[in-house]
Amino acid sequence: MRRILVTGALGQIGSELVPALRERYGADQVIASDIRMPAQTGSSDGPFEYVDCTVKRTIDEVLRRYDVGTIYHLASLLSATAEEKPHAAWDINMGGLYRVLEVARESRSAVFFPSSIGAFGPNTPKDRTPQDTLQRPTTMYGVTKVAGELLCDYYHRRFGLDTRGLRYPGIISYVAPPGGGTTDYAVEIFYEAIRNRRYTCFLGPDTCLDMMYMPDAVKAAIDLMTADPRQLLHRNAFNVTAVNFTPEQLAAEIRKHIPEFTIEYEVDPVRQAIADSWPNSLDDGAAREQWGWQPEYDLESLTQDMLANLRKKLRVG
Ligand code: AKB
Repeated sequence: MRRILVTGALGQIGSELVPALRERYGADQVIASDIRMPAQTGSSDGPFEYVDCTVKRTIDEVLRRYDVGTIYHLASLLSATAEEKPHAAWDINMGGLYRVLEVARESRSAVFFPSSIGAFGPNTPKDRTPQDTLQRPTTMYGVTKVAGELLCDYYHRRFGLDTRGLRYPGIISYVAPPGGGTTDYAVEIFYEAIRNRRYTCFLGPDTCLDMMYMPDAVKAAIDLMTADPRQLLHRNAFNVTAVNFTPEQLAAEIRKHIPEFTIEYEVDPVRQAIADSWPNSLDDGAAREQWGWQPEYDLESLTQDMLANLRKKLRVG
């Protein structure tokens, strides 16, 4: 088997995707890479390489040395950071993807590209947003995600490259924190609920967004990459979702486990504007039909699992 390379392996998704891939294919078969060096976590249980996706040579060198056949390209800036640093976001998100696609074309490797609910904009239908619909995002993050979806489609059509991808909602996890996203509140709230019994939320109480627990996010990526290509009518940018809630609803669910938990709101206008430009909920029927997408966690089960695992991690009884 040709090996697997994961870029941005020390980020929120990579920190759990790498161990899952190693479990499935063997530790030596999966090369974790990032521009940071790993601490002693799961990602260091197999090969780790420095890869800066904006520098083609660094990707190329690792691809050749390890005979890589599949790249999970996760290196990217998230929405709030991308809005703060739009030029860096273009270089990293677009420049990185373009270089990854180019080395993949030369080495005939498959590419997984994570798009996002951020690929939609304020004039996209808000509820049960269809798979194929209007996409005019108003953020730099969204611009790079739509352009990325199109570029992956182009490399498939023009060069026959095996490109596949998902539009992720907000992802909730306890291993590695997200950094610079608009949906990060849904992770921070758990840390603060356990540590301080209170949380100040940067999005308003009624901001409704789709979310997903990390085990489902990892499963979605692997299931898509191992699906029979003949069943994939879309290939890239599949809508996927699992749960849908507002900060008020998440706080109410946490309160079932921590009755004294309170939430207050100090809305950050930048992140609120980003969230308001995104869908309330996605229709993920195409993913369900074409490759059997089915999430396992709902709000109740993810809240229970998050609190149990975070209590262990933070050593709080
Ligand atoms: C973000 O908030 O930027 C990400 C996303 C939904 O793409 N979590």
